[in-house]
Amino acid sequence: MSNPRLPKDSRLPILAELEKKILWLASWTIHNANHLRASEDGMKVGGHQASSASLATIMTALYLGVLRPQDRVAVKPHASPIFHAINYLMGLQTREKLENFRGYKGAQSYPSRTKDIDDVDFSTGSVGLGVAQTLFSSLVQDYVKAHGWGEKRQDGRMVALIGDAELDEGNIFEALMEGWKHGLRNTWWVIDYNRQSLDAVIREGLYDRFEQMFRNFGWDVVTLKYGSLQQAAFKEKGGERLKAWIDSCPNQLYSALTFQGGAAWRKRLMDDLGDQGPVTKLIESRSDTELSRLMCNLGGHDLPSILEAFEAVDHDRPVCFLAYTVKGFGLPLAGHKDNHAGLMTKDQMEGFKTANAVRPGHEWDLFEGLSLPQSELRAFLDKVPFFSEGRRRKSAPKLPVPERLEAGIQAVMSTQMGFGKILDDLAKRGGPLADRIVTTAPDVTVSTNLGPWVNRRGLFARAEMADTFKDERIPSMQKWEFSPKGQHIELGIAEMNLFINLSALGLSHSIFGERLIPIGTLYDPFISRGLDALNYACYQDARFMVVATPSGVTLAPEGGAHQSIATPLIGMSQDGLCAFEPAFVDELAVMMRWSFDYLQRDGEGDPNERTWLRDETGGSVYLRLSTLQLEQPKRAMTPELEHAIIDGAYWLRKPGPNASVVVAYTGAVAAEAIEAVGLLGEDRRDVGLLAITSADRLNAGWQAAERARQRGNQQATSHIERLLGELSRDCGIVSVLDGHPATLAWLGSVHGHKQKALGVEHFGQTGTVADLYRHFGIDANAIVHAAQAAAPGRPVRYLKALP
Ligand SMILES: Cc1ncc(C[n+]2csc(CCOP(=O)(O)OP(=O)(O)O)c2C)c(N)n1
Ligand SMILES: [Mg+2]
Repeated sequence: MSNPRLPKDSRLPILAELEKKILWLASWTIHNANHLRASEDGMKVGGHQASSASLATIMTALYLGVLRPQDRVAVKPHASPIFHAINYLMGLQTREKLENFRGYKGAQSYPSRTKDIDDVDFSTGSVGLGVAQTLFSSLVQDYVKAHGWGEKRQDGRMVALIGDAELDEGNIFEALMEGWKHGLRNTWWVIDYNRQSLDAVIREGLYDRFEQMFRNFGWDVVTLKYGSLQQAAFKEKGGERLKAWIDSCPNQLYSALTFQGGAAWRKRLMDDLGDQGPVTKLIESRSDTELSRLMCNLGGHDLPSILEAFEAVDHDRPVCFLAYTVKGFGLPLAGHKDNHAGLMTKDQMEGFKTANAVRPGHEWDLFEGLSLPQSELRAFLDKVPFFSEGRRRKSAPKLPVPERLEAGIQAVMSTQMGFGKILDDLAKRGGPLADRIVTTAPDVTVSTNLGPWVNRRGLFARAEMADTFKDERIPSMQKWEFSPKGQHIELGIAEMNLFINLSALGLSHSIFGERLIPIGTLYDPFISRGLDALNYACYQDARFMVVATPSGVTLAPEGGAHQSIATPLIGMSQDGLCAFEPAFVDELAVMMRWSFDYLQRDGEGDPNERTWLRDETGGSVYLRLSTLQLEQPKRAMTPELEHAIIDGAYWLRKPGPNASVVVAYTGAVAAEAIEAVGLLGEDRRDVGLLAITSADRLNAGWQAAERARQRGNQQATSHIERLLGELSRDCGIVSVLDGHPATLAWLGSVHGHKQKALGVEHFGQTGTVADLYRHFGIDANAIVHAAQAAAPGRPVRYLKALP
């Protein structure tokens, strides 16, 4: 879309007016929420005012001048008031939401794709993640283009506005490395170098480290240090002395003088530079106000320098802009080291209001206090390129999902083998779904059984790269050919990158209007390594399948350090992520088929509170798999069984009318549970065996039914209530899984049955599967023990003493 196409200079007065308005609106939003509403609801909170102000100039220049509709931005969390103010100015945010900033259903403290009404491109909040998301989104843009999709669109720039302290987060460095490997393009990171973090003023000389680091990874670095006033002053006689003084001034002192203002600047500068001829004159020729303006005229607050720097970029290499700014710029809090949570007092706000020529009662008026004619400002806003195509959020049609997935079931196999077979078959059969699947793994492609898929569909790279081993005719199971048509993105070992990549791939339909079906694999314990990024991806409503294998202590001799205990609880508690743990491969095929559809359901926002299962809105999926080979049941997959698998449980052996105990199991311990039920058979009647395929969905359904009943729907009944409702009151339940026992320990509360919950609470021991199941008390013998305790009666004859 076209630029306002005004000659460059004529934009400046308008942008300067609008910057003033944006800073006013953001400050008023915060003040209103903290001082005016706080007296009503006691929610006094800080943490935004100063932090927002430091990006006001840059964001004005970007949003109202430089950006194009295809660009996407991750805004530093605490700059959300500036973001909301810009959207309010553009008519995309409401006064009501701003008046209710940080309140229930009000504008969010940190920009949120799912909760805010204005067009948030990438959510932020947990620092560092939004930054990396822009990098991976740029790679996804390349992926989409290389596959011949979305070609009509021009490449967008993925822009991150970054707090300087945010760069302490390790995930940013991990992402930089990955970006370099994949030939990153079209990415701009703007560092708000205000030299302050939350607690303090940051270390001296960081700019040097930043600059070297970015250049190392192949980025261009553009430093915005001196504003145009300063640049002009440096050209005056004595100007170079002033420049040298600025360059050697420690961060703490610069901040302190900024806070203290003109008189303090004068005193300090005269102490250091007085009686030195021209530079003294340079200082003396300015009033206190002028001097303060000059000293605070850093590059990041100087519209002409900012516009010039951004608009001078005429290539697609990644660029880091290091913008010197003042935290709290334009506000009485400017520069104070404690200003992070600082709020303007009522008196200070009165002064600020007067300075902005805002009359009482006109605080929310868009053009109040501005000196340019309203018609001119309005005409400018109407043509701002970034907003010119309307909402930036796209959608993409749903891909058809095959009726069934083929898993090539063998008599004995593991769920991990089944996963490999299902993907291999999809790759072989082809079709629209297969073509949109993109797999990714952090250096565990082969060991999680993605190998067959990759052999058929290839690895993605913008440039072709042959497999030397193949060319040299060296036998190998893996064909590693890279091409622009490849469908696997190989990552280095960082699990944070895996989840941020899934987040970027999983938003492709919304960001680029092209649907992808991302599948990421990793070892189950390392979910914890990327957990915050996984949470972030879910919070943004990215859609992906994460396949975690191997898992639990069942990986046995693989090594104690790789065992996972807590992941089933993560699967249950992670919002936006539906967790399954199959025991058998036919279950896995049903789960994956259902998931391919579930991933594509398009209800953004809140899940239906009736089921709480997000069945209408869709979500992402977590499959916890195993390398343990189990004898597979020979059975037909009926529609009833399919439903039950998806709802979370089915009777593998239905309890008889006189059952005194049932065993409920999840995952790889199926064989132990089956054996235990056999052992119990002679001494306990009618023992039932409940296969739990999703503790997550089973539990969520139960909670939802309870909520529905509380709201007056007495008929609401959940799947687990129906299943356990058939048992007599005094029937015992033994639950068992290779994971934390709390995962299933709630089953007894459903109808008040006595329960013994078995599972794993410690890790690190290696051995055979039999050794470890015995050691942790999740083998058949331990199940029988628990069953005897849960359902007293005559001693079970096959019981062995527990070790
Ligand atoms: C992962 C994470 N840890 C801690 C925080 C709390 N926190 C919010 S902002 C911030 C530092 C702010 O410094 P900077 O990034 O330089 O931004 P500035 O306020 O200077 O603009 C911290 C520690 C967070 N949001 N996310
Ligand atoms: Mg900072």
